[in-house]
Amino acid sequence: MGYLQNVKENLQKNSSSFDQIFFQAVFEVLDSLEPILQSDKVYEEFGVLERLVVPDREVKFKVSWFDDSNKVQVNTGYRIQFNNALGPYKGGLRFHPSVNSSILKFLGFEQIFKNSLTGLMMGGAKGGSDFDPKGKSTSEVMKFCTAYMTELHKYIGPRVDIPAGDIGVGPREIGFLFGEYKKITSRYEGIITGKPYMFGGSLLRPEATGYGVVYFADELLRFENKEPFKDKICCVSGSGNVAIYTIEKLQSFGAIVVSCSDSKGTIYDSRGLDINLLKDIKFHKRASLEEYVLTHSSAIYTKVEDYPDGAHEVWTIPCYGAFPCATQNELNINDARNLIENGCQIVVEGANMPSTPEAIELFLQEQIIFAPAKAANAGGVAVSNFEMSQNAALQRWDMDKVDESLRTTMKSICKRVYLTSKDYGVDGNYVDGANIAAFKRVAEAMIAEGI
Ligand code: NDP
Ligand code: 2IT
Repeated sequence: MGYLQNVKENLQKNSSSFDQIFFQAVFEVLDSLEPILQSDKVYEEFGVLERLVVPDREVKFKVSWFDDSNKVQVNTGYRIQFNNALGPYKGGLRFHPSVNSSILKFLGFEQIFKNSLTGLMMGGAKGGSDFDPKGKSTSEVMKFCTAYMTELHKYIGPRVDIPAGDIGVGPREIGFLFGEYKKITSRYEGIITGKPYMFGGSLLRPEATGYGVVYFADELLRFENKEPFKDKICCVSGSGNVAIYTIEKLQSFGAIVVSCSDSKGTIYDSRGLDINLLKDIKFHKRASLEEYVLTHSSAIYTKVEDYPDGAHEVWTIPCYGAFPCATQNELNINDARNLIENGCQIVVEGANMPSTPEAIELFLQEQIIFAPAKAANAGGVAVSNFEMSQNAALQRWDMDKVDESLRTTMKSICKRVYLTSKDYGVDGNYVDGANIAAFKRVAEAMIAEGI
């Protein structure tokens, strides 16, 4: 039996079936590595794959806190430190009721490769909790964050592990987490990124993931000799941090972005989305997208329960570019068929692993340009790294410097992924290109650092 197959079987033997989503992420990477494993036996000799698929450390802890009616609430907190071959552990925190260790392992595993692609010094990690910030008062969110940090602070540090935001964790939560760390330790240091600007956050970190997605996509269109986004119809899913700044940058490139969504429904606005209204509904009011049609009566709101069978409304709309920016496995084979039938030319993943394996296979088969998350959405963590640099040097970069560094980083990731796909004989397959390019850097470090 081959090395790859052995590693897969052992992983499955030693994990539970509950780890399905983690296997999805791991198998996608491993399957891409066939050409590099065949050309060089050093990876097998040094047991790189079997070491890579197991996290260095998984921390799981109890988080108890009082809600507004003085009732005790108990949640589970996690931090998965996956691999630190290239630098201190780095990756976001997700607060969402669906969070469990399998989801965080998939995210932590993906993060290793994403961080490697940036060319910066960062290992991979992820954490979070099954706590749901939705419907909670600010005081409840603060009490939860405080309790969460009481335990988390033992495992993090500016040269150890630096968390950041993800679903359900934005500047408000990061502020509370940072404040509590400071109280417990009396240390004012860069232990978390995505901080508000006034206490060490970087300019453009809020915008970075979405802007980076569009910088990456724009560059990829150039490599592919395809028309740029100007005057093209685009569809985005989600309406959180990544989605909103993807929409904003697409609009600044002249695209007409006609749709976005949240967990309850989809908005279609044929005249192009009103970005200020979206920010007001989602960032300030933390309300449902349904509010959009209150002031924009020509737009159409479709509830999730009214979506067509087995397909998501947002992907039934004809478009040139599709940008899934909500959550994992949100774009399935039916969605992929709808997009292709309606003439979509490029799919760019803003969320982590939003396309199912079957959807990706179809895109590649039909030669739709497909930009995988670990390459396309690396702008967020790249600017997190710039925030770490600024904190360590007690300095601030101006907007132009951050934006230029972000754009340069996204272009260089694009070039590396494009050239790697050519070098390994998988032209146009940027899933394989990204996985191989990312793996090479991590694997070389793991070999050089010894067992
Ligand atoms: P936010 O919490 O800001 O927004 C999440 C959006 O996705 C919301 O519109 C939410 O809808 C929707 N959503 C979340 N979960 C589900 C679900 N189970 N079903 C349907 N819709 C859902 O998160 P982000 O924008 O930060 O994250 C979005 C994606 O991007 C995630 O995959 C994340 O891992 C990834 N990412 C984030 C980065 C960052 O810097 N923040 C960096 C790189 C990737 P609702 O408002 O109704 O909850
Ligand atoms: O998935 C991701 O890359 C993030 N949630 C951001 C991680 C970070 O450390 O900025």
